[in-house]
Amino acid sequence: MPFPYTVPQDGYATERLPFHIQLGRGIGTKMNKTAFISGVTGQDGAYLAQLLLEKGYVVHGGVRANAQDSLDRLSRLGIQDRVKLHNFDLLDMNNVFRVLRDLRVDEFYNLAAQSFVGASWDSAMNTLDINAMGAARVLDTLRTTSPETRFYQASTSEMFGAVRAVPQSELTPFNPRSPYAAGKAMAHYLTVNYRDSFGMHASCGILFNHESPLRGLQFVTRKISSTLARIARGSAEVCRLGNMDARRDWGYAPEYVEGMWRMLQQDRADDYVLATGATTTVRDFVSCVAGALGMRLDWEGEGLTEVARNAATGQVVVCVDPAFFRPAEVDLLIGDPAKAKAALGWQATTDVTALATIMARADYDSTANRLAA
Ligand code: NAP
Ligand code: G4F
Repeated sequence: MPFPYTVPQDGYATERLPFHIQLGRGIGTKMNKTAFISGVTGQDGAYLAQLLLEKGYVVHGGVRANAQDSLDRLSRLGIQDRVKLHNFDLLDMNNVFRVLRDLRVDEFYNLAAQSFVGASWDSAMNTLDINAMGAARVLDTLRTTSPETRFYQASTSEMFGAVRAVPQSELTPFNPRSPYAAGKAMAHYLTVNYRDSFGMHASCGILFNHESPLRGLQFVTRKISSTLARIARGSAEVCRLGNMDARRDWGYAPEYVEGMWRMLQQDRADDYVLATGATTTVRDFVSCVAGALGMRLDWEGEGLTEVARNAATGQVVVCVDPAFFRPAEVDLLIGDPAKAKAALGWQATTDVTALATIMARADYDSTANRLAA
């Protein structure tokens, strides 16, 4: 059965007057929608906050108590002072409950996670507690305190793991290969379960890899763009990588947060794949970044001895380091975004060459700024 509270698309939320009167707003006043973003300090959180502010939302964001340094992305986008920040930790049920009970936002985007697959084997319990139980804490709090809130869960292509179909769509079975992916699969199933059991407007975005100049430095694309940018500026370092045969469907993060928002504007909640529909090896991403920096690479050797040299100088710029191999690898991800295109009108428009160029230029420019400082 649908919940009695709905927020009409025109922005007038007349069914929720008691709450709005509490906030001192008059009857019939044009309302701004409200949203809460967990993980607002991350790559996607920052871009989503920017998008929602542009759309006129009042944006609340969850920040861990000890995370002052991580406001960097919000300040790079110039929105640090426009997001209403709350101490928020998915590990702490009391904290989650108190914050959400009081706010009762229109939309909740659950982006917070221990999001680095490579670290999830060494911190499996922590990863599961944040990524799986954290989603459960939010869902259950919303069910009891604010069931009309629309909920977005950040699901992931990593859930397809050792893939059972190519390309992967909403119908492809999950086969997770890491504690990270196993935890995300649990959160995904819980979200579907709360939708089916309690009628909550709860949707999962199964997002394939999406990157940007705000991407964390530990992820392979940003590791490559930042290291090669420093090398292009004269650094003698070498970019040490793990499995360069892995293939990913890489898109541009600002486009993907638009897809998240569109999911929550649908009349019915559902699950959607967001992807470009193309896949690229890590090795080819290196070549794209080098090309964008005007550096031609000569590849030689294979396996552990494979290197890439700067053709102009002979300097080794990339080598293989087994320290970056994973206990279990996801070899091939390529998404089928047909459902998102048909139902949401969403489509990725930045291909991997353009993405590599955006990231390489941003890192090249910021390296110059650091050198000048
Ligand atoms: P990210 O940059 O690593 O951001 C993760 C965010 O989660 C950070 O704000 C972090 O806060 C916060 N966080 C970590 N532990 C927390 C906790 N216990 N309580 C509250 N907040 C916590 O990740 P992203 O790339 O933006 O990804 C956003 C979400 O989408 C994640 O759930 C990720 O797993 C998922 N996803 C990402 C991709 C992708 O390609 N980017 C693809 C599919 C799914 P701090 O600043 O304090 O560390
Ligand atoms: O950049 P990655 O660490 O991203 P990964 O593991 O695909 O996970 C990212 O995308 C997921 C969506 O599919 C998200 F759910 C997740 O939160 C995260 O955002 O690694 C990409 C590939 C892997 O196959 C890895 O083994 O690159 C390979 N790789 C090779 N050398 C490396 C390295 N990865 C990293 N991080 N560092 C390396 O030196």
